[in-house]
Amino acid sequence: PLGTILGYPRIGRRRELKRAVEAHWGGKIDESELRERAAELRRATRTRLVELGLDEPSAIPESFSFYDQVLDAALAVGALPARFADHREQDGSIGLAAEFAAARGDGENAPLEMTKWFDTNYHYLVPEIGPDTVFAAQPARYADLVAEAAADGVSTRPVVVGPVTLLALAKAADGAAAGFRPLDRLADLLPAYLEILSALRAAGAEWVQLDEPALVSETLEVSPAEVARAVAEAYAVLGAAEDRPQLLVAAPYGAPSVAGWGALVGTPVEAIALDLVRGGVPAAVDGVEEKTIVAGVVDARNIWRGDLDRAWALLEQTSGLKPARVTVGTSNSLQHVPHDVADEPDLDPRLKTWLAFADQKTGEVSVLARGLREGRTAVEHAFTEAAVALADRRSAPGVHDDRVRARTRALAPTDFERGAVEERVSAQRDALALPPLPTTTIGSFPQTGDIRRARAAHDRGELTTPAYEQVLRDEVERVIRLQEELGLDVLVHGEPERNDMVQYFAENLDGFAVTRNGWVQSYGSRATRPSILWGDVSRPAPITVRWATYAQSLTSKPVKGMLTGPVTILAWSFVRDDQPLGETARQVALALRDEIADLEQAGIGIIQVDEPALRELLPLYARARDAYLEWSVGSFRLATASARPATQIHTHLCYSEFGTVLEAISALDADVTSIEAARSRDELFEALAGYERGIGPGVWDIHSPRVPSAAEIGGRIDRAVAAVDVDRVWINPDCGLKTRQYEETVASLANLVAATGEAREALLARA
Ligand code: THG
Ligand code: ZN
Repeated sequence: PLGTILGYPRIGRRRELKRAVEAHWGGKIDESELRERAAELRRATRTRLVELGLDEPSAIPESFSFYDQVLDAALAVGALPARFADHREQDGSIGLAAEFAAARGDGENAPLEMTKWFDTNYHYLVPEIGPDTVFAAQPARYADLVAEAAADGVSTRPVVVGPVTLLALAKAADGAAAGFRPLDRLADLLPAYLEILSALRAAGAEWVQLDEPALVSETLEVSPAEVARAVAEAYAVLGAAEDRPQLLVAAPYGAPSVAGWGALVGTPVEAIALDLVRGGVPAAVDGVEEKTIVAGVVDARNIWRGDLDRAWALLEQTSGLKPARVTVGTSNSLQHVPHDVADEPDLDPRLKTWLAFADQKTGEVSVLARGLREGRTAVEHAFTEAAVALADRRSAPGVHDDRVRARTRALAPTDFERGAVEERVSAQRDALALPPLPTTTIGSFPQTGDIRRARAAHDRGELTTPAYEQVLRDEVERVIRLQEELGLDVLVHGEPERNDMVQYFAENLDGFAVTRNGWVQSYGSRATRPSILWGDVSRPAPITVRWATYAQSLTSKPVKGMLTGPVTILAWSFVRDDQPLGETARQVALALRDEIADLEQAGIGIIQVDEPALRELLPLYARARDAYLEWSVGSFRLATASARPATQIHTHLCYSEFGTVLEAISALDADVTSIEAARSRDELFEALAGYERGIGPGVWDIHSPRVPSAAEIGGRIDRAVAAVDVDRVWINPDCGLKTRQYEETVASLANLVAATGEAREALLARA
């Protein structure tokens, strides 16, 4: 085909897949009904993509997955970890029961680990491959879908994670000898892929897409040179097969390494898809004249309408490589963007003309493909419309706000400096008078069905704002009373008013828009609605102050104000692409700085600024790290540096590899940092030796419904006190409690407080 996309959202325009899958997990629909609904969803997708202009054979990718595309590929080669063997079907095949057991665990057995898919906000399941893993192809999960489409008269191109990426992302199975690496098994794995290719051919597939993003990453355990060698080997073998569809190998999310690009071109694959938005057009190499290049000129990482002139220039540059053929493509799968701008009745009509979700981006591909076929003049009107929208965006009010610009321009280095730590420590000691080993929580309390129902009713206009706010106030009061009864030292209001820790701020800041149906899969059946940061950011009015002051009015204990930090707000939104990230981050930081000043003014003495995304954006390479730290840490400091010495600034980070980011965490200059620590305690305490700020290593793993005993928590407290100066240790759970039930929460917090009491007595006895 002359135009294609590398993948399409699979959750459904109204999250139909989530509803069906969760209904099945809940026992409400059986497997055949689930499969029926998934088939309907795929049919709707194919129809839509044909409508949008992908009407040539093999132009439509089949990128459906019930849970995750990496898990799909692992299971299609038979790599189901042994602990889930009981979930195989009677004939030994790996069906939906085994797939969901591997994805979610089965009570006794932990699920596959989940981690982030390259530098996106999507999470995949990490395959487990050992020296003894038996690879045996089970191609039906792909082949059946080709046949299903063919029965409807549609020719699809199945999308499969490629063998090199599958192994490069896998971890060594438990029990593998030290030094074993899954990529060592490549030669054993390839026969399974050969069998899949042959089954796809038999099902009628003319093309198959093998995704090899490992080609572009520098941060995998295997080096780019090893990936290049593996790609050369894998595609020599797969390409030599006689019984196979034509092969399109995709290298999304950046530029392939020079070696990887050369290696791939040297193999017999028919087509290569490149991310030209991120990676640019690579240098010509021998052999490219025999390949089709799928030129990824439509940006599938964001929601901005594309610059078609720029895309066209990239297509012309691609032609300069003199490939056998140029096809228009997206930079990567559209799974990272929502379905359709037309599904957003509440968005400002002018803003909508600047946006492109998956359907609009598919439309851009179709227009460019028609340009290739019929000449650019045939579609000149589309170029003109895109240019008009872009120009309109550049000049629109709100995109540039002189008052916001004047503020960031006037910033001086001192605006990022908070002042001496010793002075802060003593001012805070006097102001807060906290006991040793102060106890607190991370901020959110369980979001009950009642609160969710009240919010939904309010959103639908069925519950008045005063009535909704009364529900929230009642909840805050309940949460405050509960914390007082439990005997916690630093209280929180529980955040019942927040749907999501980023969206809540986006709704209350200028420069952001929020969507109604703009869901993007995060993992499995879970999705988020990233906000759209389109203009200069400012704060029209205080956001959290009335909730914090209301909570503080109910108690004499200190109440902690709760904010989301600038890095996380950017990381979990779709951010404007017309200025450096650092400038946008400083604008968000200044809005938060004003909020902090208002909280102080209202008598709030402790303010937490959460940065759970700080780690996920941190580049692994030193050369990229400085620039990142400059804007990320800088924006956090800008948000918090104007706080008075007596005001205690907390932050919370959601991961455990503390050592890798200790430098960044110190640079944040927060007075107290709470972190997840339930899993890698030893590493953490090693890294923490000599740490000079307050630290709250989580003593209760809230990701599990288990209630830890006071003795268990006490053991963790003892270890913290042994490793870190006791004056710096805080006692808290390792993350927010939003997803927990009240029952577990109350029992666990009671144990946490009791264990802290015993630790304090032990300290006194020693003194
Ligand atoms: N907020 C935002 N982005 C995030 C997270 C967040 N990205 C990273 C991480 N947290 C992703 N983790 C999750 C965990 C749970 C859910 C989504 C992402 C989740 N979502 C609900 C669902 O799919 O049913 C919908 C939530 C809603 O109604 O708003 O459970 O915390 N922005
Ligand atoms: Zn957390």
